[in-house]
Amino acid sequence: AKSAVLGFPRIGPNRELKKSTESYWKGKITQDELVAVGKQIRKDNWLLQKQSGIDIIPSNDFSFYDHILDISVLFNVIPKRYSDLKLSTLDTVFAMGRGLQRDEIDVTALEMVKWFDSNYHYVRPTFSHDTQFKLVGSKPIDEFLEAKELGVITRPVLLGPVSLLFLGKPDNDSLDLDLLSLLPKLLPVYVELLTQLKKAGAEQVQIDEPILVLDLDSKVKAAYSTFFKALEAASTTIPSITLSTYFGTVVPNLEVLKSAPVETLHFDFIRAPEQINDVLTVISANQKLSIGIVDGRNIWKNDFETSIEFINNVIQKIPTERIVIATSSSLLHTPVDLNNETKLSDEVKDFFSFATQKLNEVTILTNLINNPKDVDAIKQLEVNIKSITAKKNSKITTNETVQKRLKSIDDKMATRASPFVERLKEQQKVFNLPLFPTTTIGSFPQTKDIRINRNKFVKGTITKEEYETFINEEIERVIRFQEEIGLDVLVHGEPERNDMVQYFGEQIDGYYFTQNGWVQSYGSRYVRPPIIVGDLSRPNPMSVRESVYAQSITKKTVKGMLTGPITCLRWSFPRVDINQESQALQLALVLRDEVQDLEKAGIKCIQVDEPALREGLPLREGKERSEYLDWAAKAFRVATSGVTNATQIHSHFCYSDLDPTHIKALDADVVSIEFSKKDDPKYIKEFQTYPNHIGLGLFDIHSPRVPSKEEFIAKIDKILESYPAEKFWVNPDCGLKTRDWDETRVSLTNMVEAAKYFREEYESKN
Ligand code: THG
Ligand code: ZN
Repeated sequence: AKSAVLGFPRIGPNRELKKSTESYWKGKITQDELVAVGKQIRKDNWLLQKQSGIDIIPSNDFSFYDHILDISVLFNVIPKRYSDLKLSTLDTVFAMGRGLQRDEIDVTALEMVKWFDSNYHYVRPTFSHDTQFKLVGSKPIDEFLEAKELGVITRPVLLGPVSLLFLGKPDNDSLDLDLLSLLPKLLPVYVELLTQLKKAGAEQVQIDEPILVLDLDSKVKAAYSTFFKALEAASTTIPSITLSTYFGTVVPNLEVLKSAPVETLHFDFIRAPEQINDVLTVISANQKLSIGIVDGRNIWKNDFETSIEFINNVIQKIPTERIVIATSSSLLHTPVDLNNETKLSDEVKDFFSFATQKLNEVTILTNLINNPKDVDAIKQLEVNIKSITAKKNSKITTNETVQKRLKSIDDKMATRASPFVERLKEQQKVFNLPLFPTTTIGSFPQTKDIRINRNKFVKGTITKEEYETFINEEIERVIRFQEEIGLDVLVHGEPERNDMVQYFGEQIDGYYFTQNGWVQSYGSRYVRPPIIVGDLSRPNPMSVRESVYAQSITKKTVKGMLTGPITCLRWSFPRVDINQESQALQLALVLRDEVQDLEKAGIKCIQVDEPALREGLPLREGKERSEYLDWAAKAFRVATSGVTNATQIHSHFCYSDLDPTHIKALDADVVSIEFSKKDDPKYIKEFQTYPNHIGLGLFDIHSPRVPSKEEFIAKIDKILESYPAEKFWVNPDCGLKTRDWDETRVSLTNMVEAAKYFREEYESKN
C-alpha cells in the first residue's frame, strides 16, 4: 500500500502566512516578499511530508487567500468588475476575496460561504453569461515544478469541474444562468490544464469532487458522465487521476462512479465507514482504492487497531498493491503541530494528533499493512494501544453532576413562558424602541492595543485589576461612540474576547485549549478551536462583569452577548466518545445559567449567537437532518427559555444559506442575519414568512469598504419592497472585530443616518 495526504495546512507553524499577507495589504512588504514567504511555507510542508515518509504528497494545496478562489481565477471565472482593474493575478485574488477601495477603485468582495459542514469559508465562484474560460497564470504547474526542483514529485490537487460549477453562483447580471450548462465550455480548458501538468512531469493529479457526498439530481449526475467522457477522450495526454470525495457517504450517488475513468477513487471512511461495502462494488479490477482513515477534521489520535482492522477487511477484497492509505480529507482543518503546545498536561496531550502527527499516523498505518511483522511498526502500534486505552480509562471525561442534570431536561425548560406576540408587548414597554431600531452584532474593532494588553495579561506582566481597568476603558469608549452616533441597542464591544468560542471554552470545565492550534477560517483569519474532552460545566459566570459594567454607564439598553450551544459545539473539536446532541445540551445548560445570571444582573436584552446552526445540518436530506434540527433548536431553547417574557432574546446567523423554518424553531425575539451579499430577491421573499423580528445585515463586515448613506438607503428601500417595516431592524452583517475604527465609524454613522431617514419618512406618512 502507498501512503497519501490530501492537503496540508498552509498557514505555517507560527502563522507566517497571516503575518506576511496582512503586512502586504498594509503596504509594509512587497508582493515579491510575500511570494517568497509562500514559497518557503510550501517548501517546508513538502519536505516535512517527505521526511515523514508520505508516498503521495499534494501540491497546489497552498493558497494566499482561498484555494477555491484560486481555481476560479485560474479558469478566468473573474467577474468583469475585477478584471477591468487590470491588477496582478494575486491582487485580483485579493480584490475578489476582500473587496478593494482605493483611489478611483471601488469593488465589493464576492460572497463567502461555508465549505460544507466545516468552519472554513470559501469565496463562491461567481459566473456570468460572459464568463470565458481560459487559463490565467499557471499556479498548479508552477508549484508542481517548484516541488520537483526540491526532489519531491507531488500530486497536484484541483477542485473538479462539476463541484466548481455546483458550488458557484450566477452573478447579479446573470441570475437566469444555468451553471451546469457551462460544463462543455469549461472541460476543454480543464483538460488543457491536465495536459500541461503531465507535460511538466505530473504522474498523478487529485481531483476533488466533494459534492458527490451531497444530494444530487439527475442533471448533476449527468454532468459527471460528460466530465468522465472528456477525461477518457484525453486519457493518453493527461496524468492518472485520483477522484476524491470527503465529508460523507457517496452511496446515493454511487452509480456516477461506476464507470469513472480514473486510476484511484478516494473515500472518507472516518465520516462514513459504512459506505465501504457499496464502494467496493464500484472499484473495477485494476482501480485503486484510497482509504481515508486518518481524520482530517478532528484532532483525536488515530486508533490504530481499529484502522488496521478496517483496512485488513478491505484487503481481503482488494490486494495491497491497489490500496492507498490516506487522510480522510485535506488536513487544512486541523492545527499544524502538537509539538508547539507546551501547556497541555501530558495526559491530555497524549489524546491528540495535529496535522504533523497525522502524517506519521498515515505512514505507520501503511507500514503496519505492508510489513505486519516489522518490529518498529509493532512497537509503534503498542505505544498507540497504550494511549487509546489510557484515554478510554481516563477520569477527566466524566462528571456525574452534569450527566444527572442532562437527564432532567424537559419540554418546559425548552419553552418560553408565552408566545412571541405576547412577549413582544411586554418588551415594547421596557424598550420603547423606534421604527427601524439600530444595533450591531456585538464586537467592535480589536485594536492592536487590545491584543497587546490581553497578551500582557496572559503572560502575567499586568495584573487582573490593571487588565480589567483597561477593558472597562475600552467598553466605555465603545459605549460613548454608540451613544454619539445614535444607535438604539448598544453592545459592550467584546474587547475582553479573543474569539467568540474560545473565550467561553476557556471558562468551561471539560474544555481544553491550545496556545498555537490555529486553523484557517477565511483569508488571513484564523481560529483556535477549543477541544471538548470531558462533560461540560460552568464554575463561574463568564460574561456578566463586562455586560453589567457597560449597562452601568449608559441609559440605553445594552445587549448581553453569548455564543450559542450549537456554535460552541461546531467551532470546537468535539468529542467522539459521546454524541453531538449530548454535547450540545451540556453546553445549553451552561448557557442557560449564564443567561439567567445576566437577567438577574439587570441585562434586559441578551443575544445568543448561532452562526454555525446551518453548517451543522447533515449534508444529506433525511431522518438525520430532522433529528439534528430538533436537537439543535432544543439546545438553543434550553439555553434561552429560562428568562421572563420581558427579556428580549436576540440571535445572529451568518455565512450560510439559511432556511427561515430552521430559524423559526429557535423562537428568538429578534434575529440578525448576514444579508449584504444575498442580492437575490428570492432570498428576501423567503424571510417574509418569518414571524418574529429580523435585521437583514446591510453591509459586509469582511471588507474594508465603506458604504455611503445613499447606498444604505437604496438597500433598505429595496428590502422594504417585500419586507414589512414593523419587523425591520437595521444592523451590519456580522461583528466588527476585524475592521478598523476609521471604517467602522463611517460605516455605522451612515447606517444610522439611513435608519433615521426612513424613520422620519414613515413617521410623516402615519
Ligand atoms: N470564531 C470562530 N469561528 C468563526 C468565527 C469566529 N467562524 C466563522 C467566522 N467567525 C469566521 N470569522 C472570523 C472572524 C475573525 C477571526 C476569525 C474568524 C479573527 N481571528 C483572529 C485573527 O486571525 O487575527 C484571531 C483571534 C484570536 O486572537 O483568537 O479575527 O468569530 N471560532
Ligand atoms: Zn456573524
